[in-house]
Amino acid sequence: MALILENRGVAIFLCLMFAWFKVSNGDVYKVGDSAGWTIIGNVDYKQWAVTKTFQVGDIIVFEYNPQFHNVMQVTHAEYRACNVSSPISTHTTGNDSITIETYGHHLFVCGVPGHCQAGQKVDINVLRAPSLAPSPSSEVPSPVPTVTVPAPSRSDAVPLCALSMPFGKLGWLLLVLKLFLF
Ligand SMILES: [Cu+2]
Repeated sequence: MALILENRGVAIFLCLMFAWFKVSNGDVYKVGDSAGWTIIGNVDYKQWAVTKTFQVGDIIVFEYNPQFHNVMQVTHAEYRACNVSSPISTHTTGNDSITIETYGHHLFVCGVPGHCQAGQKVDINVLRAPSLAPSPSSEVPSPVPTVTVPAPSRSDAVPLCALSMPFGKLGWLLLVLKLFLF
């Protein structure tokens, strides 16, 4: 009985890990929303960015006509000065997906002369989330908010339980040995 519970515990733990992994997948943000990456219409990219809560793993999409625009990641100083002489990276496909991999400011400008000055620049600032402390403490699995998770992922539990089979067999072996010894 204890063995079954142990296996279920392992399966549920793995399910929760899987669920956590799925939840931690990034959101996709299209810069400028429907307007895209442009100088037409005076899109306020600063306003666009401050209304978002960016996180590590998020994907920033720049959609534009590559004949007229591009995307250059630059430093703080270059961003302020609209200096595109030595960008960190350059994107030119017209549909660039950039995954945010670190905290802090990710600064992008259009490298076409005059465009950055016209406001085609955006600051993707990823703040460290204090409430979502990532340290996965195994002591406190906080079962209250995650209690509903194992139910829909029940089908996952079957192959995951199979994973813990070797432990189960070992457990039975120990039980049999114990019965013989005592
Ligand atoms: Cu441009």
